[in-house]
Amino acid sequence: MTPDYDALIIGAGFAGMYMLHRLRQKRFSARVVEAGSGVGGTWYWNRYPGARCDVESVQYSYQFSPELEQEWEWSERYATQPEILRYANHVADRFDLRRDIQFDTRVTGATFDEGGNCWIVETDKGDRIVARFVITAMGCLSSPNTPRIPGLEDFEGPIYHTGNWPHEGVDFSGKTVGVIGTGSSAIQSIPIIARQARHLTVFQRTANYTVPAHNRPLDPDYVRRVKADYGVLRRRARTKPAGIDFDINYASAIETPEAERTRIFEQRWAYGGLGFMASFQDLLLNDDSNKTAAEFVKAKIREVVKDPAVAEILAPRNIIGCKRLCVDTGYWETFNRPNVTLVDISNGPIERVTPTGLRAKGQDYEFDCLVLATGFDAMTGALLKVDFRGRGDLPLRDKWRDGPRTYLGLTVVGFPNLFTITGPGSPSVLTNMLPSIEQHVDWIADCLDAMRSRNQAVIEPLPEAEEEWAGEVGRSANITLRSTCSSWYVGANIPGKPRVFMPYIGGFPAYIERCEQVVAEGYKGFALA
Ligand code: NA7
Repeated sequence: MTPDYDALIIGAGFAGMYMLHRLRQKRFSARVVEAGSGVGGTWYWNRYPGARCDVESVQYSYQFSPELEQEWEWSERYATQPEILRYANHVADRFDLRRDIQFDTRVTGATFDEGGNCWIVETDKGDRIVARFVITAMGCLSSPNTPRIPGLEDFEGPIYHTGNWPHEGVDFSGKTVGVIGTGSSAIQSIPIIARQARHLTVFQRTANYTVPAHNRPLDPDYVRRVKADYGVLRRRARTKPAGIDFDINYASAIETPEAERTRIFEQRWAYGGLGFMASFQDLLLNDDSNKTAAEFVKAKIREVVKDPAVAEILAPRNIIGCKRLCVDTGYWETFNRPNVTLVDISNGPIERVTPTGLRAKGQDYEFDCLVLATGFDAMTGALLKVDFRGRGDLPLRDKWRDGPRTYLGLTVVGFPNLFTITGPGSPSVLTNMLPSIEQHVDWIADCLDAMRSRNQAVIEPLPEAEEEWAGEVGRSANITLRSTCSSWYVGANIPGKPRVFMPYIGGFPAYIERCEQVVAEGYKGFALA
């Protein structure tokens, strides 16, 4: 079988676009297949009101091209979805990527042909594409989770999922709206929906921690300073566990005297953003330290929310930072509005959706539109929607029945020549996605290059390497408090999904070092032929 391409890339978000660019630079032939009508991935689909990145824009950007870094102007500290999507489109144009992207096409299956050492890829448009390598760039939070609530199909009004928002936008003016969920997407959209809608009812199963963004227009002097030596910022970020240039305080929260501890929390609170979790180094390592941060945030909720009963419902019960910390603009304040009602469904699930609303804990709620801010089948959802068949026709679904296993988050035993950018077992979802993506893509491109120079056609991790990496992912998860709650990191939000902490939490620097070491030792842990 003659391959049509060296590599078939699935997805034209930030990972797929850079993968295409990198392979072209190395003179490989590559084709991208993308389900959407445009580039941008997450930022193409998640168009809900208030959608915004909670990593600062000067850091949430590509660093592979100094020219791109210099020419692009971010307008705000945290970029909005439309601005990030404009950036993605700019990148696609600037590097002339579109001519190798097939849009409006979903990959449905891919089978490894052991005789020909290539993948046969099928799409919903009836394509059959043969490629030596398949590289998935489908994102970690890209398979929307629509909970199976009885009666959902009977609702007479429109239903919107935050992760698949209508491109023409939605105007809630004069409408009554119900929102299910209080994760990051809900926390970003609720303040804006509340301003538009006649009435908003929020159904909260688990209260979440959020810190203020303190978003603002970017100061041109600050941008000039960053751009004068962007590399300094990027290199510093690479030394931090999350790949974000936070100022980490290496003291222990519980060992710091209370007055000093509060001063530090206040300072971080006033600065805003995810760096709050770097107030002390042990917030996710020590229960007592964690409690100090949790109590600080709960006191803030009580300060802001006027009705003590509502403040009590909004106060999270679990560990701060265990579920992904949210970053907001005016979230708690929203619950002081007369047109907003908070319904606590923590002690009784929604019984059913009715034609005109929903029924929970024996009470009926009515609204014109329903917003599902119910998240994603994270990390494995998108991968398992494709019917991947490896050696011996083994389905990836079967291989991962008890939870995903990979070597370095990038490769899977039994699935030769398949690379999974930001796959389970990679640190990407716990880091700034962009530098993680670039690191993964560079590693894969260098690997293909090395194989070509040695005339090798097949790469596959060894079972013992995969086993060892799964152990490493598990061990590092067990050290932190992050693996202890029912989050999407452990698949807890999807009924029936195996409970495994999926990302590698050992930190971005340790991961980079490991990937580099594997290469230095001649692709240790891989069989190459
Ligand atoms: P999340 O963070 O997974 O939030 C989903 C929310 O939806 C969360 O509050 C869930 O409650 C709630 N949910 C899900 N299913 C139900 C049902 N059946 N009934 C009631 N409530 C439900 O998704 P987001 O889109 O907000 O954010 C995903 C990531 O994107 C985020 O972490 C950032 O990295 C960006 P639960 O907590 O499960 O009780």
